[in-house]
Amino acid sequence: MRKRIAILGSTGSIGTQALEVIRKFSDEFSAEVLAAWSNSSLLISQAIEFMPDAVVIGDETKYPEVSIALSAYPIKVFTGEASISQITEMGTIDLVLNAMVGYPGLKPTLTAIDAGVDIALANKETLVVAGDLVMKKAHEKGIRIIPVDSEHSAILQCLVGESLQSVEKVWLTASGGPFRGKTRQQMKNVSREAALMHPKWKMGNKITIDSASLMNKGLEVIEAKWLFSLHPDQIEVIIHPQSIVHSMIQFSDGSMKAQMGLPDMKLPILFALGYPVRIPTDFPRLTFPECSLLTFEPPDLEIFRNLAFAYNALYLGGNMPCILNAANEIAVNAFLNDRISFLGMSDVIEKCMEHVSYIPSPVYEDYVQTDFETRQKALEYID
Ligand code: MN3
Repeated sequence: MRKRIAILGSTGSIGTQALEVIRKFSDEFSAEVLAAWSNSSLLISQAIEFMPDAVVIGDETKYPEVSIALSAYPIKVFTGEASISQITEMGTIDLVLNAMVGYPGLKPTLTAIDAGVDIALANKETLVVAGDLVMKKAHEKGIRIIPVDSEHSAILQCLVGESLQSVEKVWLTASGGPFRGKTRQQMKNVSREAALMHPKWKMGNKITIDSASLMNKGLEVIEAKWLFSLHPDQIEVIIHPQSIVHSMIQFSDGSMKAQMGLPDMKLPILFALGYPVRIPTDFPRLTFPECSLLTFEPPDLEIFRNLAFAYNALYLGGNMPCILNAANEIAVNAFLNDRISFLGMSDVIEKCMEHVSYIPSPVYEDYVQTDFETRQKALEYID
């Protein structure tokens, strides 16, 4: 029986790599539904190759193009934001891979949980914004949320055969990004191009900027809290520029487990799609000359302020991580459009965390409102 997969965000970096995995392991997986926001030409070619039951193009202006291009095939075509959230109703689905970028990933995750379908989660913002809500719902419905993020995949792999009670600490590794070791003075005028040059991982623009500012690691700290029911002071970040150790657990007896591998997102994607079964591959193997030097150093929270903000947001809880996330999404977008400087992103986030109304025990509607209010405020600070 092949596992039937629905991919939200099939034309993005994770989405296209997931389809490479599905193409290579076609005895194990099939792509049943593909959803993309606006890249109609790639969605059309993916549909013709993988023959899903249905495709969704989020942007309604692209619907005629997709619908005409696929009219000769037995593929249903849907459009609109609401259709993206209803992806589980468009075919018989065993697993939803949510590879969308940012806050828009939240709603589809919640609907997939309601439909009782397991989720492979690459959209970390979902857990950052509303981790309590998502995990509570997942628990009630008895579904699994399997991380695709390489660090969290590493933690999950280290947990096999262990109980959460024996976890003392988790160590999330970070490559440190292109500005590791730089002073704030040196980072003052860094360009968009320099920030987009990640030393180890090839990823989409948003996450690449987040990696350069260490916000990505901050978001991952919050993600780890929810995925593995940890207390904030159980989660540590350690800079490991070689990106060979993908994360580690320190257990209550003092023993440590690390998961290692070449930095290739296809590995955590395959682990998530196959979970709990580990599927044999002919992927390149890690060899010892590549890891003769593995180094670890603490992050500098005074230089990389975003990571400190993320810890603050995590300790404060409530809607604060949602504020952090919305402010960051606006700030990253403004930086990518040359409207603010690299360090200016932190100022926007800091002001939003100070000024947007704090709600200690938010419900879903509060998150929607917080996200909206924060984006308005962030835009005011940028203008
Ligand atoms: Mn990661």
